Amino acid sequence: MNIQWFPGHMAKTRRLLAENLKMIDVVIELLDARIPRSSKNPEIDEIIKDKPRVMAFNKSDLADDKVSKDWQKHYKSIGYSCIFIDSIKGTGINELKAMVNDAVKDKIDRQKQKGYVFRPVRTMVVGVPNVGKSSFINKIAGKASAVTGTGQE
Ligand SMILES: Nc1nc2c(ncn2[C@@H]2O[C@H](COP(=O)(O)OP(=O)(O)OP(=O)(O)O)[C@@H](O)[C@H]2O)c(=O)[nH]1
Ligand SMILES: [Mg+2]
Repeated sequence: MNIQWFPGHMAKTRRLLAENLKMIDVVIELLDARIPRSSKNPEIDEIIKDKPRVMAFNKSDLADDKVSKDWQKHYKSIGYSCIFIDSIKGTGINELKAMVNDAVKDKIDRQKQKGYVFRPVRTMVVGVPNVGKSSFINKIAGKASAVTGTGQE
């Protein structure tokens, strides 16, 4: 018997990620501030390759500040731009926007030199289930655009 272990929805998500990546300037990788390493999907690195990326550690309100500082130091030391955020209260969201703009600055400048008119920066938010993607999108968009979990599921 041939057992198909890789669930169809995962294969589909991977394909959608790869396809849509072409249109994207920066990937925002959402992680859980309490479990930065284990909330990471290692496949993301393979898929997004050298696309500019900002790591955002969400639910920082639930994490230990001292431990978070150590994680931030660690990720910065290996070359990632990362920030701790709270998608409910909005802590860190403005800094994150600045980091996203910073990550695309060179590309936008090059396009301006070529005569392209200004266009909005396009980002993709990725993260494991329940990490707070919908809450984050609602906060950064300034309106309810995505349905969030109730915390009961
Ligand atoms: N304390 C706290 N709770 C948060 C934060 N961000 C999200 N949550 C809560 O975490 C739960 C999941 O949030 P969602 O925004 O639905 O997460 P999601 O990643 O969109 O989940 P899926 O779409 O199911 O993958 C909800 O109960 C949110 O209220 C945060 O920064 N701090
Ligand atoms: Mg969601």
